[in-house]
Amino acid sequence: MNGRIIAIGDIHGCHQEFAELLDRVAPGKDDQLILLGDLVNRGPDSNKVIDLARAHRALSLLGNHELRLLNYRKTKDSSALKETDLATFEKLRPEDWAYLEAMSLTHHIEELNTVFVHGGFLPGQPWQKQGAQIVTRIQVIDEDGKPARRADCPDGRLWADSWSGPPFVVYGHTPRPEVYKLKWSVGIDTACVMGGSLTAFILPEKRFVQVKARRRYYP
Ligand SMILES: [Mn+2]
Repeated sequence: MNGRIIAIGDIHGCHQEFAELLDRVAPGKDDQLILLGDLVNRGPDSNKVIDLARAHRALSLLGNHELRLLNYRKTKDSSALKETDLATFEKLRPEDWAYLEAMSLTHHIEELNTVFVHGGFLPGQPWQKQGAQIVTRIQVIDEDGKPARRADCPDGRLWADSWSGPPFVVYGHTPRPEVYKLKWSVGIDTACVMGGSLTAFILPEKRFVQVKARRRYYP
């Protein structure tokens, strides 16, 4: 591996902050950009985010927002739709759908002993075997040991607090005012679309670069 790995948290349509962050980290031709999912929805322009991702040959991982849009496209079952889904759905072009369809669930870099994923993993089970409903959505673990949303289970334990790798996990999905760095994981969704910041985590140097949101776009 010659270049750097540049992982970026949930962009959610914040194309200006994404462009500014790319300027700051200035990816070279040997660097690999990894976007941790939820590129789309909520923010100002999902199409522009996908265009930038494509132009930079980013490796993009599936987020729960992309998963929901892809499912709706297949089933037309609107009962699972949320917030800005329909507006995003109508704007996505054929090349954007192809981009979403090609997103991976996880990305493993053996020589860094690191896995990249949108949401996280259920501790105590092989991470390679965990499906989209877990890895794109998990935030906490409920009292039955099941994956859950933080909002539905405020007393649940954060999955990362119970995760004792290896591998080291780099993830997004759980927005926080600051990065959440533990021995075996780092959460880098710093809530850009809600007026926080957009974070890049650069390996192997383990450096963070952040761009402040121009404003709060959502809710
Ligand atoms: Mn998410």
